[in-house]
Amino acid sequence: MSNYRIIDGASQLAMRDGVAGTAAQGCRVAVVAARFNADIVDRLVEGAAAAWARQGGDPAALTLVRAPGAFELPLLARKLAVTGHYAAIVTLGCVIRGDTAHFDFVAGEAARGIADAATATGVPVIFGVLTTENVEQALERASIDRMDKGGEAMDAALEMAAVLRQIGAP
Ligand code: INI
Repeated sequence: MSNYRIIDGASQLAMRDGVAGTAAQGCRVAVVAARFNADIVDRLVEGAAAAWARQGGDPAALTLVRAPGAFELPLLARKLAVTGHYAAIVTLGCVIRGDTAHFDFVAGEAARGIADAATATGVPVIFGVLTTENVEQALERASIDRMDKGGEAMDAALEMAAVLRQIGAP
């Protein structure tokens, strides 16, 4: 069972025990973060930046772009992807059901548009948008010392960038 080639983009990722990774070395990544629900989204950004540092990323090679809300994330992600400057794009946002009757439209269009941005451009576009019932759930997911979904999104971006390199994707 050992006579096969394994392609595993996560192999260069540091675990969360203080071991430094190398997955972000030589990479450029853009984070697009919504300003809506900024107190939550800022925690996602903090988690993503910490994960970037944990994987050996150069701070100057990490770009942060702000969007008004989650609905606007797909267009900015797509425009950033087609520049060809970034190995991956991380989208971060927070849609809370209690806040709006149009939760389903905002969350649904963000998810669809972000998936479309990735498949249309061939650049990994990571869905780091929280969709929660309330602020408590959002805080639990965003906090860096709890579920750290921002860090998870950055790790997913670096894994996808690595696996595309490893398979020789154009
Ligand atoms: N945008 C969010 O990112 N999260 C929300 O919870 C939200 N709510 O509740 O409405 C939200 N709305 C704004 C939306 O993303 C657009 O910015 C706006 O509709 C302008 O197009």
